[in-house]
Amino acid sequence: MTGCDSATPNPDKVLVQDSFEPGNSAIADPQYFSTEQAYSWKHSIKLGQGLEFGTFYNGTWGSLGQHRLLRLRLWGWLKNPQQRLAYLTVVAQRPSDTPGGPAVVKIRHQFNIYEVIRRYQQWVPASFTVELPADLQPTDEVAVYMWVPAGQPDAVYIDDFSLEYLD
Ligand SMILES: [Ca+2]
Repeated sequence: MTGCDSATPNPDKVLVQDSFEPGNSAIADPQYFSTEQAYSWKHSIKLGQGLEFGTFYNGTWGSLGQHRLLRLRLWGWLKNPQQRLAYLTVVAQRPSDTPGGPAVVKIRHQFNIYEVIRRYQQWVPASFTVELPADLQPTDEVAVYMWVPAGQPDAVYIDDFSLEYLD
C-alpha cells in the first residue's frame, strides 16, 4: 500500500495542503517550525529531539467529503539511515458517546518514512495510499500525524504535506 510516484498532487482532488509556514499552517505551535531546512518557502516541520508528535490534519470524515481512498504526500529530509523510525500515521475513529470517554479506533495505519525515503540530506518526495473502512460515519474523526519515537539521534524535517482523494 505504499510507494513512490509523481511528487505532484492532482489539484482537482486535493483536500488538504500544508507548506508549513507559520501562521498559514494547521500546526499553530511555533516550536515545530524550523528554518534549518525547507523545501518550500522558508520553513519546514522539525520533529524528534523532544517533539514526538506533529498533527498535519484532524477533522471529521464528513469534512473530507467522505472519500475512502486517500493519498498522502510529503517531502522528507532525513539525515542518515541510522535513525530508523518516523511514522506517518492515519487514524480513523468514532468519538466517544460520553464526554471524556474513549474513542473507538476503526483503523490505524503507520508508514515508516525510512522505508520509502532512501536518500539522505536532501529533500525526497514520498506518497502513501490509505483505504478507510467501509463502516465509517461522517461524524467519525480522521487524523493524520507524524510520530518520531523518543530516543533517536536526529531530527526529521517534513514539508509540503498534502492529502488528496483517489475514489
Ligand atoms: Ca515550507
